[in-house]
Amino acid sequence: MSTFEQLKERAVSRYEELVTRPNQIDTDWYNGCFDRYVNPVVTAAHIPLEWRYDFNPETNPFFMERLGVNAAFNAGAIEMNGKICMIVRVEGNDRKSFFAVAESENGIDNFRFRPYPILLDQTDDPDVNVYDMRLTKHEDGWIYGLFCTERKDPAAAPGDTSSAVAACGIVRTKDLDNWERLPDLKTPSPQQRNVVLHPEFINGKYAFYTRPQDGFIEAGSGGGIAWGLADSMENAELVGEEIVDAKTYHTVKEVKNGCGATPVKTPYGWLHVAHGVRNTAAGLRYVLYAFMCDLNDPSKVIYSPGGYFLAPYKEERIGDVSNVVFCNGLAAREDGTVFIYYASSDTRMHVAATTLEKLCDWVMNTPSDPLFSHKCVAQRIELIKKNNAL
Ligand code: M1P
Repeated sequence: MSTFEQLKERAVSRYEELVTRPNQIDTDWYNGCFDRYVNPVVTAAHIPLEWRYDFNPETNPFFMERLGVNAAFNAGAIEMNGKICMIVRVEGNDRKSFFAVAESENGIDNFRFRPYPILLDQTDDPDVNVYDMRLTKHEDGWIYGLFCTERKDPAAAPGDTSSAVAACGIVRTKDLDNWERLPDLKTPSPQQRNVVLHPEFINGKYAFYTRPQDGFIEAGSGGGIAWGLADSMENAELVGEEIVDAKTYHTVKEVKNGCGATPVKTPYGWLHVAHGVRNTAAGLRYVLYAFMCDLNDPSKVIYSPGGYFLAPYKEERIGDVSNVVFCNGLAAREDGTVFIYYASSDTRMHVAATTLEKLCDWVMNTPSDPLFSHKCVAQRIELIKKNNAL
């Protein structure tokens, strides 16, 4: 066998070993609400070899990676035909992200990518980078994908090679293979990221959770997660954005927050898993938090448990952008199981498994943040006293 064949065979066998590796619950972890799993569910190494290597010994005698992949993270998720499908943000070594569908029967291991990544149609203003797609199965019959499209800021000063403009791109599909590009969402605020489409019509209109922001990185005066209505998806435009869940001093969402997965309808309200960001001496820290909105008025928060729901844990803390967990997809199955897909440190994907019943219990019965240390102590003493009286 030639050296080329040996190298290729070794890469193929390592790849198969990785993608077929069974996942197990991490027994070190317990909080009563969700299980963590030992292995990430998708990593850069899960990207098919034929997407990265040239398989021709004539043009690639050393069997080298030609188009490397740096990371696989921030995936949207949906259940389709009994399988869990993630639409993964795949980031090439060239820093450009794109989308690709990975699917699994059980949602916790054996994720495999469909044969090709998604080649998005372009609007008149081509995307320089795209990322973080949220999938919404809307009651109009389409599955919409809302993502961030980023272009260089045309107003950037000469020599400023970093300033960018972020907006919400929109595509729709029925099968996750064929995608129709629609015009970008128009909103009153100059920049947008983390936009999520509500699954049902509200007063006959399409409803969006947005995250108005002044600049590319800073939410600034943007205020938090907002809400707006549009007449159509073919030319989606929000005339107003009202704040639903504000960023708040000395909380897990002090610097900014953003809607995460598409909200899940429960008997008690619309359940959200979002991300909150605070600043530290070591940089920004991203955690997941949860809240619930009114069933009839999803712009109204009715339960807002204090603190984080899920924070970076063990090796999740380290990656390209360390101390980050980020969720833009979850799958709620008919049997009540909920898989929360989250990325760690802008590097790889994990799953947290729970049930709708447990999630609702957590959101509805976890006390809210009293916002002052002495009130937090009083809250804890009340719990201790109740326990001691049992
Ligand atoms: O690097 C952490 C995250 O930063 C951004 O999120 P936000 O807009 O809330 O700051 C996004 O770029 C996200 O992709 C990234 O994971």
